Amino acid sequence: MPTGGTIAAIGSPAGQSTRAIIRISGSDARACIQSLTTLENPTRGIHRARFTLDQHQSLPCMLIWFDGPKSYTGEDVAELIVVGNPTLLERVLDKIFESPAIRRAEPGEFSARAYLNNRLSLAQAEGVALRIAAVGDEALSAANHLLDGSQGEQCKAWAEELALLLALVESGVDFTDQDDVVPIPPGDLLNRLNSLSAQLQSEVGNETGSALRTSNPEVVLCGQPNAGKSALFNALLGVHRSVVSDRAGTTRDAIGESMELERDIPGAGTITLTDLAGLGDSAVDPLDEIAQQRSREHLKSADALIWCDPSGRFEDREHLASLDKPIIRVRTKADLVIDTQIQPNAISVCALDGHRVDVLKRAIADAVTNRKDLGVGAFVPRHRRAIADAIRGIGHATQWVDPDARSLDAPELVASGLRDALNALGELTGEITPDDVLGRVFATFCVGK
Ligand SMILES: Nc1nc2c(ncn2[C@@H]2O[C@H](COP(=O)(O)OP(=O)(O)OP(=O)(O)O)[C@@H](O)[C@H]2O)c(=O)[nH]1
Ligand SMILES: [Mg+2]
Repeated sequence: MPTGGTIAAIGSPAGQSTRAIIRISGSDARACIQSLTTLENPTRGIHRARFTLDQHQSLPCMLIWFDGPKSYTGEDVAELIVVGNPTLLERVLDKIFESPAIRRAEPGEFSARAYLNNRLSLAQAEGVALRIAAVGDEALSAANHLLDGSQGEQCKAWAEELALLLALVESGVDFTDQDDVVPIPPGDLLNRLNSLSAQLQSEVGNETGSALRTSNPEVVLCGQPNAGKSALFNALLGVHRSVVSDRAGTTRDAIGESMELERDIPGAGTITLTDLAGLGDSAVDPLDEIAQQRSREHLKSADALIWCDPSGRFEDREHLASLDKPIIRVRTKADLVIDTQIQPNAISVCALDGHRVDVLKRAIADAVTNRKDLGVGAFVPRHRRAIADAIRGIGHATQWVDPDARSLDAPELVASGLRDALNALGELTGEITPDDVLGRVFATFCVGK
């Protein structure tokens, strides 16, 4: 993601709405507002203004101005609130982009800037992404949990304990010639490491947690014949793998392909995505019957379902909801206008132009990692992986600790495992560095005072 320059984008959901927001962030935001609106001197707060579209036309708008660094991104930020007409919004944006200093924001770039400017921790930035993509109450509360930083506090407490233990072990490595430095007794060290490891383990879950499982989670596309499952399968994979046709009952064999979610969502890993035969009453020949039977078996063994329904109603004739596994409801063929009410928790996706396929990918990542039996911290795939790495590091370290010995036989190896674990947790807290550890050694033992 490029990080420089001033960026602008529509900050409200796509489509027609009463009001929409265009956000501009960066050092040229002020000049942009001064040249394109009637507001000559933006000051912190809300203003009424007019946005100049061309010589003859201007548009009434509300303008909220934030002076950097006290803004969401930490830079000068303008939020223009205008009528939510997509065509008009694009015209406003085009006008803004006439300035060579301003470019279209990449996805997530406002939050990325907030992170880079220390306005949000990485976990909080991810909370924002999750909140946007949250598809249910559970997801929303987990996102809020991340956002308010309590998750970060917990990780920090673990990292602090690890750093302290590492410091205690390293004191045995680095300062053996110092009489007043007493390395930690192996029995105590082992107890504390085991307790830490157990806490991390309860956060990441055990057999059911995908980070610790050996095969990739399987996510299946299900729904009525002709719902657009195969088209969506191809859109998610980015290749034309499954046959798409307007004939109901096109797909018969279950087609599984591995999909690297990792490429779009760091830490999300790889899943097996499976396209199934449609389920419904239209089984006209024995082959359809066999295909549907196979689909039902896959539904039972799958880790998560993508339930495709172009009507958006999600009538549950197959009792999918009783399967007790994460279900992502996708209103397919979002480009077609329908007059039914779409279930509010459904993601509208168009397989033809890829609209909101990225949101669906994030929902898939969440579904395969967010199990009810796991702690909230396991919600974000990157967290799960980091915590699993930390557990592994601690495991490597404890291997070399003999609780009955008087001192550590191989402190270097113990320290190395702990350092790996600390680095893994540091990916979440972003705050504990080896220097902190050294600082702690000095603080604890007054070495080199
Ligand atoms: N307009 C529009 N048409 C779509 C979209 N996705 C799929 N279609 C069309 O819907 C028809 C069915 O698509 P498929 O992907 O084959 O549907 P399916 O659910 O796999 O169907 P079966 O395999 O028969 O169960 C095809 O004619 C597709 O071109 C979409 O997003 N928009
Ligand atoms: Mg199909």
